Formats: sequence, C-alpha cells, structure tokens
Amino acid sequence: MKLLFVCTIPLVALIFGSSDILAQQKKAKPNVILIYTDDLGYGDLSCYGATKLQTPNIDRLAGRGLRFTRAYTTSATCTPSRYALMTGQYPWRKSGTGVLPGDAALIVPTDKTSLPKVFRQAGYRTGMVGKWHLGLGTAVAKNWNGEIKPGPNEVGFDYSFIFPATADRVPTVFVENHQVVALDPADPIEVNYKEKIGDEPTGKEHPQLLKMKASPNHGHDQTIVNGIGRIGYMKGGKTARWTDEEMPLTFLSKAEEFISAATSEPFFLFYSLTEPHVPRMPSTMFKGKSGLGFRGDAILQIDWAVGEILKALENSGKAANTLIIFSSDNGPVLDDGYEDGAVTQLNGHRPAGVLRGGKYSILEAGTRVPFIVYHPKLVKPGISDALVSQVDLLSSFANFLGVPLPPGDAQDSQNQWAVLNGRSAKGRVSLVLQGASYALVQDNWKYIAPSKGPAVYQLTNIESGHSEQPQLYDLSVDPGERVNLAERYPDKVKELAAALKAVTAGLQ
Ligand code: NG6
Ligand code: CA
Repeated sequence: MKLLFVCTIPLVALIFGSSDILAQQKKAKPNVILIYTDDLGYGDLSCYGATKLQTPNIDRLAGRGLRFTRAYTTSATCTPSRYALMTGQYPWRKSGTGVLPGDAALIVPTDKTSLPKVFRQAGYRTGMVGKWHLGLGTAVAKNWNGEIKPGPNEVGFDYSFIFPATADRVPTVFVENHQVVALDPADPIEVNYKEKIGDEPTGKEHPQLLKMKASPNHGHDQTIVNGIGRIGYMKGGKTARWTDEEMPLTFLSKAEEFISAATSEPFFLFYSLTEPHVPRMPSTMFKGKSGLGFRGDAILQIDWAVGEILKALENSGKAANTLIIFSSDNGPVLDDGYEDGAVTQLNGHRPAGVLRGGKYSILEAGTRVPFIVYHPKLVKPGISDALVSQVDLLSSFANFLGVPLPPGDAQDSQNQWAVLNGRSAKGRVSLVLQGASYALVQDNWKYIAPSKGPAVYQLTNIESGHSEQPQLYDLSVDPGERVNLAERYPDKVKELAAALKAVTAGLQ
C-alpha cells in the first residue's frame, strides 16, 4: 500500500503539477494545538471526577476524544516539565533545569531537535502563546529594552507571544518575538533578583497597597505590580506591564489570531495558559463564579478559553482537521504564595482527586495530570489507562509526521503515537518521575527512592513523599499510595531500584 502510494505521486504530479500535490499533502496534515495549563490537578476537571465545579468545554473534548488516566509530566514543577516537553529529554539529565527566576538565560539548546522544530520540519507554521519559563537570552544580565534572544523563536517557534517566567515573577511584561510589548523607550525596564532597584513600593514595605495579601514567608512581597506583590524587583516599563485580569483575553486573542492567520500550511500552536498558577486574579466575568475562591474561578476561566478556541476552529473551518492535546505541567497547590481563598473556600473540592501529594511532591498528584487527546477522525475516542509521559510527544509526532530525529537527540522520548491516537492500549513499560525525590513507575508498580526532607512542606502544606525508607506502591489497587509494600516485596524494591539507577546513571 505504502509502495503504491509512493509510486503514484510522480504520475499524479505530472498530470496536476507537483506544487498542487505538495499543497494537497500539506493540507492533509492535521493542525495541532497543545493546550498546557499551569498547576492544574488530576482532580480539577469534572471529566476527571470533580463535582464542586463544572468544566463543560474540556469535558466535551474528553467525551469526544481520548481521556488518559495514567499520563504524567516528567516533574512536579514547571520549568523541568517544560524542558522535557521541548527537548524530549528528562530534565534532570541537565543541571540548571529547576524552577527558573524571571531573569534566567535560555536553558533549551538551540542546536538540537525540539518539539516545534519537528513540526517546522514537517512543513508546519509554529507558534507559542503564553507562559514560557525556560529562560531568555544568553545570560542573567540582559537588556530588556532591545532584542531579547535567544528565546522561543530560536527554539523553533516562528511566532511567539509570551511572558518570560511565571505570573508571580518580574518582569511582568509580554514579549512578542524578541521585543517587550508596548514598551516606552523613555522608561526602560530593569530587573533584579538580588536587591531592590528603583523607588517603587514593595509588598514587604507597603502591604497596605496590596489588593491580594501575600502569604507569610513565601516571599511574594517584592515589587508591587497591579496591586500584587511579586518575586523579584523591577523598575521602569510602566506602559508595558500587564494587568492580570486581562491576561486570559490577551493570550486568547493572540492564539485566535495565530489560528486564523494559518492558510495553506498546517500549524502547531503551543497555547500555554497561566491558570490556575498564582497569583490568581481572574477576569471580572469569572471572579466569584466558582464559589471556590480565585483558584476555582481560574479553572472556569481555563474552560472558557478552551471553549473559545473550539469556537475559533469551528468558525475558521479548521475544526475538522485539528488535533488538540490538553494537559498540565505539574500537580495542584492551594497556597503557593497568596491569600486568595483557595484554602478557605475549598468547599470539599479535591484538586488531586484520589491521588496523594501535589505540586513539588514525588507522590502521584505531583506528576499525574489530566491528559486529553482529541481529533474528530484521527483519534479513537474513549478512556486509556496506558502509561504515557509528556516527554513522548516529540518522538510521537516525529514518527507520525515522518521526521527523522538525529541520533542522540530526544533520548528519553518514545514513539507512543499509536497510544495517543487510541489505536493501542499498550503504553510505556516504565517512566521516571522527578519531585521531592525520584520514582520509577513500571507496569502497576511505583518505587520511590529514599530521600531526606520534610514529610510535609510547611509553606504549601503538601505531602512531599520524602522518606528515608524505600516506598513501593501497587497503583492498580492503591493509586492513593496508602500502603507501602516495600517490606513485603523486597525483591521488587531491588529490581525497581536497580532499574531507576540504570536510567538515572550520571544524575545531576
Ligand atoms: C516557587 C514559588 C511559587 C511558584 C513556584 C513555581 C516560593 C516560596 N514559591 O518557588 O510561588 O512560583 O516556585 O511554580 O517562592 S511553577 O509552576 O512555575 O513551577
Ligand atoms: Ca506549573
């Protein structure tokens, strides 16, 4: 069949002209949108069992698409998970891939394969809108007022509209391609993570100026922007600073523009939402809507944005050939720096669902995340219990699009295309997780390597999973990791510890 296809192309090309054929071939490739949320938990969506809030648009994706129950990010925080997504490499193989400050240099290599480059090589137009958090420029010291590079464009995106780090870190500005948006050259930006610069009030010195209180000891009490204390100090760039309440609309309109600009070429859009990461400051239309505080409101805001993207696809006639992946970069946290009602108005909502732990944790809730794949034709709908990791997206799309990977690149990324499209239920044999410690999931077993540290993180009140004893759980009957079976199955512990060691040899 394949041979026949290959042989017929030149003949048809002779008749219709080869550029038409190429256009035809290009057209058949699906557009791909990766919707990536920030700190959304396994139990935060109604299609994953939440009852205290409803997410009808995401539920619609899940209902018509493939909903995974055992999909993981590589890490329990943002930067490393995103590094793995972009490179196809476990982040702990490279030092300096932990949560980055807002002035960090780019950590993704520009001379290697990346997820957007795979699409680009297959003839796609690639775009990124939203949270970046993988560093910009070649050094911490950089001129925010000139051309800021390398960044997402050098990693493989033809177009980018981002904010540099997290919404709680300075500089609180958007960067479009290489330039800060709406910057007044007469009011240049300076950023400092070591000491206060400029004479603007900080959250620490002037807490009465804050519209949302910073939680004690978290450190979100430095430069105040839009009434919210941030991590880090900045001065200047007054006209360029964002208004948090507008953020979802800004990102959505940039995503919509990117979608509607696509004509003959297929596109890949990395739509990287900031919700429900702190500071949660939803738009007025969502404030108070969930009854669960601003965190719940932010989740409703995500659902709305997903609905708007679906509408944009329908309206532009692109819905029939667009594949959508929806997921999160790490697990949930309630108090991550601000008193925003997430704790006091939780109202019985369970952000982690049945899982134990949360963001930062090596327990399941740190890295097991919602993961939905939808395409009206290519993806067989249903529920998949296959083991998959986000690090696999790179190889899976490379395989699907026929893009060869240079040897040595994307070394941890496995081709799981048949699993992602629902044709196979057999996912990975094993994967490595990074949080408070390291863990190996193999079949239904999870082994957590012994580590030292607090059992519960004091600031966030999250169980870390630290234990000086090995931990072994049977996730098929105990996804909540309640019963440590390590003493009962010492041989299994040995086997999995050795397997983890083999993968992580040379760990940094
Ligand atoms: C932590 C911050 C937290 C959040 C996180 C990054 C403190 C005490 N807490 O260090 O508020 O910004 O980093 O989150 O500084 S992530 O989702 O981008 O990984
Ligand atoms: Ca995150």
